[in-house]
Amino acid sequence: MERYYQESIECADREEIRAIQSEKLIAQVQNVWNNVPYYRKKMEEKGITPDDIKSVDDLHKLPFLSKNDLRECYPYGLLARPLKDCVRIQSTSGTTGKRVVAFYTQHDIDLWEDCCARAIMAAGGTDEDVCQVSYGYGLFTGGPGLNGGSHKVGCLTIPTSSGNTDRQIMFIMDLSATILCCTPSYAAYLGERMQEMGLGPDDIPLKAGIFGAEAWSEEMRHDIEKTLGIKAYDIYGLTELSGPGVSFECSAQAGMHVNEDHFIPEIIDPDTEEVLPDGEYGELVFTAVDKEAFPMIRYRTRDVCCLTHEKCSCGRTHVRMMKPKGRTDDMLIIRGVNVFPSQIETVLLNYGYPANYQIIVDRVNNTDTFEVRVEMTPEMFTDNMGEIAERQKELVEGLKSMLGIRAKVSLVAPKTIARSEGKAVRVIDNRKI
Ligand code: DLL
Repeated sequence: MERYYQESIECADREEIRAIQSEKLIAQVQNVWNNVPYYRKKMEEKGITPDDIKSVDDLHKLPFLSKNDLRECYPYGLLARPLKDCVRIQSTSGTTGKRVVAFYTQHDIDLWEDCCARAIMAAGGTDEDVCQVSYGYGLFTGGPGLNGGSHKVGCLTIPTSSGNTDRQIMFIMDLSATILCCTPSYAAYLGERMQEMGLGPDDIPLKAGIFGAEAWSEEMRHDIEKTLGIKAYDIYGLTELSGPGVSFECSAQAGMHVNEDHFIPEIIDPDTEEVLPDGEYGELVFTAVDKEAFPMIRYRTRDVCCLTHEKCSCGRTHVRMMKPKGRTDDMLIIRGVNVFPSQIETVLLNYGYPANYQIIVDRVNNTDTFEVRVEMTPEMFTDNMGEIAERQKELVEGLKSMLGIRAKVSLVAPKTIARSEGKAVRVIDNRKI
């Protein structure tokens, strides 16, 4: 049986959703016009005023916001409420330039936690469940967001945060955790560690996982589901829009329902900025219609994705976004060809390798070099060089047919590529240095 946290809105008919969006959008545009001089200037430069926005159909008239705008406005330039009304900040883990610092009123936190509660219930969560939150707590939004959602559902919440893997497993066993929240790469690592400890899927009480914060493939989902004996649900979000819970998967596991009463998605061509129809891949753009402290209007996420309004078997009516392929800024252009790490991951998992790999790109004599380092499983590991060479050749062919270009493949011993407790670092692009 499908469970909903806020059924009347999650399953509302499309006309009702549109009406809610239009009403909130009109109010939000007026709000930023009155309270965010930076955005007002952008609107003036485009020659529009709040009077031009009469419904969601007018969304495309509004100017975009980008990460550059956020940097320029750091830290307070996009605030729409006085600081005294704000109760929290969260921040991204960005490694270059200024971090994004997002502000929340108590109302913003409340709506954010509702979104996470919707995700937990869509994964089958109830007040009978024990929910272990192994996303990082602190500035990162993963821990605080899912923690709040778990409370709202009424789960017994175990706020382990990330790291200390053996203790994570001990809590799962001793406190009978039924739902696990963490990054997919950390879930895979937990599975690996459990196997080392001689624990199989039947030895642990987990039934569902809510995994996100990074791109992961269907193949990786199947692997995690098998190793942990759970159903693995995707969850998406970003700090600028509050955090996890912008969208989430339901029992159909066929795309993530966007919480459309709070976030209006669009897909645009990143070069022409033209809005694209359902089914076409492009850059995902969001408008947060009811965030108070840090409103984002037509925020360019850089995530590459597509949308579908097709009816979903779960009964929810909110639009679904497909698994993001990656980010426009993660996309590697190698010898002129666009390569996403997720495509490489798909090939590796199809050939039976674990999702422990690294992509190393460099430029030698004006030509891009492209190496994929992949761990062998303990069963594959051998000192028979002929066998390894054969395996490498097979992977080179597999990657070539997926990507259209040739990579050097280096198979390495099990457990030699560093594990991550949060988002995995897959790409080393030495060309930028
Ligand atoms: O990663 C929020 C989050 C926490 C989402 C926990 C899900 C679970 P940021 O650190 O600001 O926020 O990073 C946001 O991560 O623009 C995407 O590129 C990527 N991302 C997040 N979720 C997914 C997902 C959090 N399910 C950036 N699939 C986003 C693919 C994702 N990429």
